[in-house]
Amino acid sequence: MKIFQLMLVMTLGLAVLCDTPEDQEEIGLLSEPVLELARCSVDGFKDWYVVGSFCAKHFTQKHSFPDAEKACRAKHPRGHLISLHDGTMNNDVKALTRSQAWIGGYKLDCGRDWIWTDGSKWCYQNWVPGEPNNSGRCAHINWHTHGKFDDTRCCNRKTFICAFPLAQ
Ligand SMILES: [Ca+2]
Repeated sequence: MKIFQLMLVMTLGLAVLCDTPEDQEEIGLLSEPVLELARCSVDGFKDWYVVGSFCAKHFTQKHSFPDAEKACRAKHPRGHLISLHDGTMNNDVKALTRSQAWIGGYKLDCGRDWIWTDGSKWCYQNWVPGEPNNSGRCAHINWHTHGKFDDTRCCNRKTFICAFPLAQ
C-alpha cells in the first residue's frame, strides 16, 4: 500500500511539472496485429485476453502514466498497468498492440531500481538497446521497437495496457 501512496505523491508532482509536448512518434505500422491470444473467461472481461497468468487489455485512450494506472485500477479490483515477468508474456503483449503503450514499470523519484505498480518483483526486462537512458521514470513499450521497453516522462500521454491476475 505504501508504494502506491508514494507513487501517488510522485505522480501528482509530475502532473504539475509536465509542460512539454507529447512524444507521439509511433513505430509506423498501419494496422493493429491479428490477435491470437485466448480470450479471458472471467465474466465481464471477455473482451480481455489471457497473458501469462493475467487477463489483459490494451486501451486506446491516451493518458499520463498515473492516470493510466488509475484507470486500470478502476476497471477491476485487482487491476493495474500490466507487469511483465518473462519473454512469453512480453511476446503475448506484442499481440495486443503496436501502439506506444504504458506498462506498469516505474522508478521512484530518487530510486535507481525499477518496480511494477502491481507490487510484483521486477525480474524481467526487455529494453530497446541503449535504454533506459534516464529520459523519464516510467516505462512504455513499442517505441522504436515492437515489444521492447523504453523509459520516458510519466506525464506523456500514451495508450496503456491493463491487467489483473487470474488467481485470487
Ligand atoms: Ca528513454
